[in-house]
Amino acid sequence: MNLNIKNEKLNRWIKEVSELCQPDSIYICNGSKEEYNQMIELLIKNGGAIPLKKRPNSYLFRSDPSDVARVEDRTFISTSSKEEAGPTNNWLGPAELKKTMLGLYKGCMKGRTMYVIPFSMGPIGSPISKIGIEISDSPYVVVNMHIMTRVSSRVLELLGENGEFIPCLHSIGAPLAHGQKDAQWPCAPIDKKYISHFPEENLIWSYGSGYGGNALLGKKCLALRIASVMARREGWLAEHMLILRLTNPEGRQYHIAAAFPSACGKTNLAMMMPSIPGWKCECIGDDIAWMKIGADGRLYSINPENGFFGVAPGTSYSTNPMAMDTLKGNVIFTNCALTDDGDVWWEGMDGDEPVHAIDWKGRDWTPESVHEAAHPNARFTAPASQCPVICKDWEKPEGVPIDIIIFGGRRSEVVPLVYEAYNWDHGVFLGATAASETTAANIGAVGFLRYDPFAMKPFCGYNMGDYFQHWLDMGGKLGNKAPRIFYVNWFRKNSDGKFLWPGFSDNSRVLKWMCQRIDGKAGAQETPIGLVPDKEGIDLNGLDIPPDNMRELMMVNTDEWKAEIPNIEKHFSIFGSRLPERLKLQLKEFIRRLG
Ligand code: GTP
Ligand code: SPV
Ligand code: MN
Repeated sequence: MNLNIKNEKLNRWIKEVSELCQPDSIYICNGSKEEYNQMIELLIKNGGAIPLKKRPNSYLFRSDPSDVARVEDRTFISTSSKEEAGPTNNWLGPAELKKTMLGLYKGCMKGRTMYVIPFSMGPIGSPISKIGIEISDSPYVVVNMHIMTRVSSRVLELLGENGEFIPCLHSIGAPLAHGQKDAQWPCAPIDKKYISHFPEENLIWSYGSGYGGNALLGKKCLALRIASVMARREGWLAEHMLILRLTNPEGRQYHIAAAFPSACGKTNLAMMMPSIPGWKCECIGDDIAWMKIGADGRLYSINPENGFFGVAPGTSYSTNPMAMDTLKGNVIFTNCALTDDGDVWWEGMDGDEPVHAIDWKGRDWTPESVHEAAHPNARFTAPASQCPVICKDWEKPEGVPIDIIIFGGRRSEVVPLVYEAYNWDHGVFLGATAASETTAANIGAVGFLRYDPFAMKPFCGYNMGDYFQHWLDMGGKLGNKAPRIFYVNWFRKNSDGKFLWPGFSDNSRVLKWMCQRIDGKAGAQETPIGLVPDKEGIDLNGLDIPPDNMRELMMVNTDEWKAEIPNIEKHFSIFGSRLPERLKLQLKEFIRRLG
């Protein structure tokens, strides 16, 4: 077998994996357009790709109903000691987990092609970038990786003979017997799915799922779970954050990074069209930020991804016009509905509902149907370069200097629209105690409140107590050059269950207050939870919002917050001795402020 690869470690790995998984053939990807088109042809023929008449070079896929989102219950951090993975991760020891998975991998690619996908997270050749090689038996994964990462034969050239890469092994776990007809979306049953990480060896093994973060291993597996471990070791941050540039009418630029849990508004905020005159927002990234301290002592951030894997439902010209314009062509849609004229549709799109469509399960759908037309976690995969407001500096290898960090979540109650941390440690406390109602981005119950520190509960590759400490340490290194930290909640509801805040483009009003805060141009009031805007603090010009709504949105109810304390204490207690002293002190001070 001569694959013409110079890297010895890679050659050895490909040989090992092919002997184990026994594919019919091996294909080394080069990342070209021709290759993309070839894969699409193949997927149209026998992989369920439906070409969309209304959108050039765009295709719809329908997944198996059991394989529609990340599976946190089947995601593992496999370190030698359970303590290292920490209380927020599923743990299995490497020996046991590898034994089980080797059993599953044995012969799992029979009847299929094994694709070797060389990719770079971050611009190819940038000192911040990391090289990964994904081996997968899914052509759907290949085309998605083409969009989401930088797939190229240049990556192999860069690797040379001895270069380092992160091996990412993926199989859908559905071997084909001779002559067996393939399923439209082959995958393994839920109890056979494993999304495994071996951070001590920088190794990823995924089995049984073809969907999103379970299968596109550059994203959550590499760029967050493995990268977070590397980041801690090397003194930087790998975060579940969007990055945007906001420019005020005077031309001053602010760079903002914001961590919200899955399906809580990152993509929307990242490419928002400000409703306040003269302000401009440009997108740098919508899901992941790698942040390092630069030579000038400030925190610089890059987006390691190349595309958006965004939530479709709710996306419309009225909520997120820049996403809609990004989706005009060259897009992969998964689990959206198909209209009779050959376009995609999802709940919340502009205009009238179609009178008839085919739903994400392939069934007839009409507005009378009881089921949704699109799955709530239906997604689009689109090149970031197609976003009309992509920032010209989005691929700058050194990144952009971050002025503001935002944490947040989906809370129908208690948490006000916005508040500012008193200082870095208090900001870390806000990140560490972030709680949010669960969404369809993970398989499991939707709408229950859980702690999701830094929006990283599903994505931190090590003990989260140590992760908190790492954030505190980063603050120490940044000193007075540290970004200011804020907390937001776009999702507070009134007693009728309606959102109090219009959100989307009007979130610019909240960002404006933050910018004015860092320029010393806006006042704030001290409350037990942090600094909240003065009465005139948030620019509401041109916004028709009842004063009562504003009052409810901004309300800090001491009794409600006191009721949170036992929950925070319980949440903190799981970290035992790994909970940093400085966070214990923050909690103590918070309790004191609540009186
Ligand atoms: P992941 O890709 O899973 O990490 O999600 P995300 O954080 O990028 O969330 P996204 O921006 O895709 O938003 C998820 C859902 O929340 C969509 O249905 C949006 O329409 C909705 N949403 C986003 N921003 C707002 C907002 O400001 N207000 C309200 N009410 N809904 C919002
Ligand atoms: C998320 O769940 O935060 C996502 C989607 O961004 S996935 O890539 O499937 O993880
Ligand atoms: Mn995400």
